[in-house]
Amino acid sequence: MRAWSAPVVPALASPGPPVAVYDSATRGLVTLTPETGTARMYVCGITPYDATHLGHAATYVAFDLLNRAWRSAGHQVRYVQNVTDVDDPLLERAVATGQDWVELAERETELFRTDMEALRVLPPDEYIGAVESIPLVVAMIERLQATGAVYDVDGDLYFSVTADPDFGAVSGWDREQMLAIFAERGGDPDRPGKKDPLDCLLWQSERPDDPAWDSALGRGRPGWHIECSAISREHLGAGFDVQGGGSDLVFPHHEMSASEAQVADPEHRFARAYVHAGMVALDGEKMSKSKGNLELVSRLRGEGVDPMAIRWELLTHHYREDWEWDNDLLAVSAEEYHEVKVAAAKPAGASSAGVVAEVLEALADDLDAPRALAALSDWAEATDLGDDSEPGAGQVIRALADAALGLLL
Ligand code: 5CA
Ligand code: ZN
Repeated sequence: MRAWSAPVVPALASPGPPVAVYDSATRGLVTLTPETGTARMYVCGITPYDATHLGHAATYVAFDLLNRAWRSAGHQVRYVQNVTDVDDPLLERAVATGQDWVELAERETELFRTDMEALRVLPPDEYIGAVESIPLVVAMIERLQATGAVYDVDGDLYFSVTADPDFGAVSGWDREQMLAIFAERGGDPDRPGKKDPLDCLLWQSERPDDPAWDSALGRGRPGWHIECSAISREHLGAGFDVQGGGSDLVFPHHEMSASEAQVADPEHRFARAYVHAGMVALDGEKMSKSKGNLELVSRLRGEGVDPMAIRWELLTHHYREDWEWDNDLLAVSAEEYHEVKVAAAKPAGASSAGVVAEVLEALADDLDAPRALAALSDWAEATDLGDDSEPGAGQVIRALADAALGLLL
């Protein structure tokens, strides 16, 4: 699948520090020095049945910071993202609105690309759809079958979570917590015939009016979690550095994806760290396509809001925080962004060296964007108050804001 176009990332004069991020599995900060010299990151992509909202944008901007922090530290980055272009919510929305599911997915994926471009999010090196990955999914299910971890319920194939001695290691949740949330997030704990209520669907046999593909498993379509196990394994290999997404994916999605991959290949771990962005809410509830409480990137852009002001607003919240979108705060952010932009356009400004060090350190320390923005604003204020001790400081600040934060000043 085609990704979106890449903005140019300016080179920085000296490298930033090694990057530490919070790993949900070990519940602590881990410093990720890539084992192969190239950092490998998989971030779960959209299910394209509705337009990109500010919650999606916040999550992809968070991992964009990680991508940029690694590059600033001198690493190469290999980045893979999927598109869940066949799944229940997409098919249900297509039926409910009388649209063709393929057209709906293509249209919303295209809108997502333009939103990501406007927000200056670096594209993945590989942007991979679920549909185009069906052969990979089938091959991984066959490997699981060979281990005895797969069973049949009325023609559908299920993964047995008890096959994984480490099941639960990603989320750290106990069974009670898992059972309480499984159904809400695509699971079917009450389906008769399952061995364990937490077992998850790998392959769904053909249903009337549903799309289906021929395979060695019979005609059908893939389950959700195996999609990300198979795509990441194929395009990144085992033991890649970061599996990422919003915190709503900790369980069951990342737990199951890791289990499935590790049972299929017990010699290798799935990922080194599991990194999760907080949830953005609107009207007191998690912003979500299914509930409809959305603020859309495309709507704000259509109203003439500068995407860089949106990006600044997203960056004022630490990525792990849960927070509430507020259009009044967007206006404050637009003003803060504008002040830095004006200061950076002056021929001379306050000294830049300390700002560069502070911004790179802040981002390497669990992607602390609010601290990085504060450093930019302090520099702008000093410059605005007449400090013109460094000719060309604005150019240094512009390159820094662009490379490290994706902000075009
Ligand atoms: N296609 C799957 C992942 S394989 C999926 O979860 N798609 S999604 O469209 O529902 O979400 C895309 C990404 O946005 C996920 O990482 C999800 O965790 C994140 N996300 C969804 N809603 C929010 C929100 N309100 N705040 C922050 N991130 C969100
Ligand atoms: Zn995923």
